[in-house]
Amino acid sequence: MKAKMRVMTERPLNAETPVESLKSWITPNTVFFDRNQGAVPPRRISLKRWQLAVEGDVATPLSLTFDQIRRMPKAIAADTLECSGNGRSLLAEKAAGNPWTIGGVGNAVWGGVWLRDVLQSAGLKPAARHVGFEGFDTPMGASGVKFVRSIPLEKALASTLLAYEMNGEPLPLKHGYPLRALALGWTGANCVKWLARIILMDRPYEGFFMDNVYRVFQKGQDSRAGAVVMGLKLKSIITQPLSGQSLPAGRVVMLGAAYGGEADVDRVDVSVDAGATWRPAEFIGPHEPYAWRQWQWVWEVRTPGAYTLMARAVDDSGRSQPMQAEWNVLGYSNNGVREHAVTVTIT
Ligand SMILES: Nc1nc2c(c(=O)[nH]1)N[C@H]1C(S)=C(S)[C@@H](COP(=O)(O)O)O[C@H]1N2
Ligand SMILES: [Mo]
Repeated sequence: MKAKMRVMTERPLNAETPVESLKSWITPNTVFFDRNQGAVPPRRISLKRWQLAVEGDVATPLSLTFDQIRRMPKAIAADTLECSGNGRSLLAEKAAGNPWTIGGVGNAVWGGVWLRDVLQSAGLKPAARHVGFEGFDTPMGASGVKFVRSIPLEKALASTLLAYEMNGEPLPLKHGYPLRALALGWTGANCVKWLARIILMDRPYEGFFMDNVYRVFQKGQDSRAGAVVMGLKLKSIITQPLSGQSLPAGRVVMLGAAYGGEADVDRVDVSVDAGATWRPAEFIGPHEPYAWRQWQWVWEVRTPGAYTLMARAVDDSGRSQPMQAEWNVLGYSNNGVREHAVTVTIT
């Protein structure tokens, strides 16, 4: 039986991946989470009509066809994509936005071209400091503005992909066909789908999706005072067992995934006594930059009762995932160990 997406809103389409599908290293395209501010285009744009404009502070403005992009050197990279709001509904204090649990994340192997190669062929003017991305999806809702985002030039040159393939297939319509940006290791908001225009600028793009949302701010503060959501925070999720499950005493295989964006996950510790004691989990499956690591821990449990299970990731610079998330008005980047605890009953 195929697990179903949990749809939060139909228009625009926002749906999370079923936990069942978070247990493999690759998240299949058919169940990869959907996050949209605007309308998913009704059908695939004709590649004859589509062009990618590269403009602004460049020596030579470009207008690239899909064929021209396909004839550039190919790049392949794994990347775990997560929506900034993932885990929001697990926060102790409520925050406004889609009620994601843990399924606003997925890992895929993406094929495309490096953004740096495209920028190099346009040639950068000295003023160029930020790279803006504009999608061709139609805006929806109150804001009525196009989804435009920018990233610093440094990130654009170092590790940003323009992807036309997802897990070996042409980029699916919902995920940005024919081309999307992927700032590797950064949150979904930095990864504009249905890319139509790249604009080189001397400062960050100013607009609704840069200044009013995707900012980490507190009550009573202006959104602009908060930091722009960029890299993924270090985090682990438990995908088995699930909260509320009743299980017979004996062997319980705990499964999960841990990710840290640009940081590499070095270790995952698990606890079955609400954080009093910890044991190292074992990694399973591939280990690639920017991609999550799947882990397991085999729990031999004899005594019936209620148990609180936790997982805590440590990255390659020795930083540990926080026990509690830093709350903010829009509920972004919930990576708290406690918020992601799972309670089960052993019978
Ligand atoms: N053009 C466009 N790009 C977009 C969005 C959008 O609404 N329009 N949503 C962004 C957000 S907030 C996220 S989390 C990711 C989600 O990508 P996915 O739907 O492929 O999982 O796309 C990003 N890129
Ligand atoms: Mo997002």
